[in-house]
Amino acid sequence: MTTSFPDDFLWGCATAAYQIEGSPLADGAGASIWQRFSHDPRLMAAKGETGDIACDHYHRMADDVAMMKEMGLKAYRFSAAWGRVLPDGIGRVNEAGLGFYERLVDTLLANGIEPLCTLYHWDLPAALDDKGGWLNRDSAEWFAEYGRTMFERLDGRVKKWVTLNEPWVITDGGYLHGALAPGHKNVFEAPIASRNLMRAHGAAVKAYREVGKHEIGLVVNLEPKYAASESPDDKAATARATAYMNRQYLDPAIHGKCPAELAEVFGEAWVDWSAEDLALAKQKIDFVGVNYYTRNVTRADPTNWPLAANMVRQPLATYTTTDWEVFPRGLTDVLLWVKDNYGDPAIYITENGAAFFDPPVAEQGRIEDPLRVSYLRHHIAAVGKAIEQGADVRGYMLWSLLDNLEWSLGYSKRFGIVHVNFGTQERTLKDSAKFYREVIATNGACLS
Ligand code: GBH
Repeated sequence: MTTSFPDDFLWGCATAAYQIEGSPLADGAGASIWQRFSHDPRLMAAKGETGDIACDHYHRMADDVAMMKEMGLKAYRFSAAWGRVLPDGIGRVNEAGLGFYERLVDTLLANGIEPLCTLYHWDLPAALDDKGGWLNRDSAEWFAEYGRTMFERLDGRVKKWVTLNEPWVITDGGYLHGALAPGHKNVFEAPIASRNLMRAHGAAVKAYREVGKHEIGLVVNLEPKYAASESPDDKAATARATAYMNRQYLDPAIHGKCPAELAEVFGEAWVDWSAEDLALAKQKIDFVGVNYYTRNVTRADPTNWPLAANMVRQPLATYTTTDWEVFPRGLTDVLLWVKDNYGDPAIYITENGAAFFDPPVAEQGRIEDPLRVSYLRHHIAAVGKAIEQGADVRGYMLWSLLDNLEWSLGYSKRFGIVHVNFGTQERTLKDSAKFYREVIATNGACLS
């Protein structure tokens, strides 16, 4: 059996703090914008569903790590809740909160699982939101201080760090369309938040170079855009959509420039970046983290603000329960696009997975999830193809280990390869978890 995956390929799973931990205020933690958002029925789509308990991972961490080991995971990507570590966002360090992440990391290492730590997966301390959050230029220094606190304590035990998870989603969801915390809908805020996020990314990488000795990178969500037709309007719309989602953050971080199309997208809301801002955003990073879920077929649509582009539904395609088209080839395409456009960087797939309706747990404790198994099979094979074509992909973190709080959509969208009964907190390995165990054990050879 052959495999395209290098021997030391890092197979793992990913999660995020607010989506799984529960007990968000325990042991002196400061509230986050997600604590506020999820408790506000005017904002939260799945009203009444919060991260108060979630998967209770905060109390079940050791059992969850034991389960990871049983599945043969070589790596685990988690995020730290900023407000557990620094309850006010800056200043006073909360040892109890930092202690949770120390214990998690030590438990992972004791089980031979490599930790990847994301500093920011969307849970800004509420105290910082009260100062303007990502709209405040000081956010770059706040984030660097938090990063430094984490690096000083954990670098060495953690050898792979991520600054931000998906700045596009933070801005588009949090400041432009308001579907995610802090729930703003303001086109003038969006480019300001984007710029500060990338300044914060750069400031954290700079702090890392002073304190840390290993690897740090940025995680972006990429959805390759394919023009619906050869018409000049559709091609221009596709270029705008690509600039908006796929290049908005990578271009400044790696090339020190903003895509020209962004000025078209934002119109009078666009703000130029100073040379100083561009220089701060552009720091040498050690890898690019790619989150891939779907693609878009794009057409011009002047009525869809502010992009003037829309996606075309594919009548013959399969869609997940979050209504995203299943399109494995897009993962090969996007990995090669990163290789070709950003200087052939080291790449980790930092998220890939799907929500499907799962049948109830059968009596013998089996959960058949053939659609998820199929999704994973084809997407992992697509990663193999990109490696064969020269992309330097070093790992694959499946989203997600556990069913969890799918942000504003609540608990009904299940991405886990492990089923969670949110009444009893019982965990049950789905067929997809067993499939993934086999993929890991054979280093991908079982796919061919
Ligand atoms: C990730 O974001 C998050 O990092 C993670 O926390 C979350 O739980 C997980 O994905 C699942 O949602 O409507 O066809 O245009 C996902 C980023 C950006 C992917 C928007 C889907 C829209 C697809 N998402 N995108 S479509």
